[in-house]
Amino acid sequence: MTPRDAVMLTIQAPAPDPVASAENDPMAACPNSPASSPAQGKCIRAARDLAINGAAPAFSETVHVGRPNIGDRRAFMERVDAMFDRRWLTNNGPLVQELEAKLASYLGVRHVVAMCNGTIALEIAIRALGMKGEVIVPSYTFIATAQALQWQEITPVFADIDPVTHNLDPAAVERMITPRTTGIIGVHLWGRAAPVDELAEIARRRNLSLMFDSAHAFGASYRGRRVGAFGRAEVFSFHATKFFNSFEGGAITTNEDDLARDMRYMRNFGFEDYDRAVHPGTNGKMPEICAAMGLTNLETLDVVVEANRSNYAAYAEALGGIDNLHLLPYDPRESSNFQYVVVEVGDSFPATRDQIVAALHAEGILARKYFWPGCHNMLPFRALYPHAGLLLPNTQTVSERVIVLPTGTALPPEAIDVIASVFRVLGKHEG
Ligand code: T4K
Repeated sequence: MTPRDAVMLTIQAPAPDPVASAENDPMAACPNSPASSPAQGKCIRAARDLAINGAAPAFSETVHVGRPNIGDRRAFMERVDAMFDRRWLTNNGPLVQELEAKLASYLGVRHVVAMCNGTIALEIAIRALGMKGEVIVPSYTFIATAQALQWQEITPVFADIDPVTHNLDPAAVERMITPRTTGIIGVHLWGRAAPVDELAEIARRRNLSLMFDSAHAFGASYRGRRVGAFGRAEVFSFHATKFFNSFEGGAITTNEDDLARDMRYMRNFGFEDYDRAVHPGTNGKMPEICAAMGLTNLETLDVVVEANRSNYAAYAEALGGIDNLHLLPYDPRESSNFQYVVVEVGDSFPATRDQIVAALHAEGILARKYFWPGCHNMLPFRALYPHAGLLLPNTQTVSERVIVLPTGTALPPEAIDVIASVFRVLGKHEG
């Protein structure tokens, strides 16, 4: 019997607990959670304590990975009141303009063009850059990166990732270039910057357009410079689940004046003024209420980073010492938003990734398997590349190992200890 089989049996029919005395005392402090008591939170010391084995769940209200961070409600309401007084609700209103100016200054980039969401922003940026034919992207990303290409009948060509950083591997990118390739979209996955310099060098040498999907990387830096001014354009998402949100929203950033002008036309049906459309366009406008939320949340950005940083440190401590479990590090030399707490479950861990996720879900903790199974395995792309997996071994391996854990300002304080206890119990070799 392999260690994994043993855990499977333990989950379904818990074996007698080998560690008896202290664990049988319901009033004893939880070994992994000195602050917890039975009155404050659930203690998970053995397999029988797991909700998946029939015990009561740790949380009756689900703990989500993407619980929104919400800034000062009064400041938001004041902005909304003023918006109603002005009767200007959308289409490049004053709040959108103020948000764009503040974001440009924060990100250190010439132009910020606010959009209704990150996906439309990707589509507009891809089109503005004149990408067509084939564009190289990672498969290990949220599907929007690839869909934004497919939506415009551009073929996403998936390149493999570096298994350590989870970001594009420049050598793999180079291997996927064909005569039809027009561009590369790097993704700063989990808010850790892609290999910007190496990708820029390939793009320059092979005459390709380079842009970045920076949906995760608001506030992050690469070699000391804030993400936002790399490549020809970068695209941010301000979706509710993102570290910085505007309900729904996004933005394209660029240092190129002509590109910014065209993207402004494109987000407003191609109109240059009230009467004349001068460019192909769509509707990518950010409403004023979203800009009000963005401006409000910008004011408490530091509070959110600090909450994420401290949650991350608590996870590092609570999960430290569990064999075959790896918490993806943040580079201490760079600025980080700490919005994704990513663990990799090693092959020798006694439980599988899916068993752990199931156990966490049973406790009311909606840990996620982002971005399993990779875009190349999703229906819109599977038929296109039935054998893509052969060229994407690292994508396959990483996507089967990763669990993303909840963080953010709404994380219940006891959640990290409960999560660590689940890992610890499932990490015991039994049987
Ligand atoms: N590129 C990358 C690399 C991206 O990660 C994304 C988006 C994009 C591009 C596209 O940007 P947008 O067009 O979205 O601006 C989510 C988000 O929908 C998506 O924005 C995000 N990436 C992706 C990583 O995750 P789901 O399916 O996990 O989201 P959803 O809405 O089911 O929410 C997750 C959990 O959060 C839920 O279990 C409930 C909770 N939640 C959610 C919302 C919306 C709340 O508690 N409150 C809420 O308001 O995809």
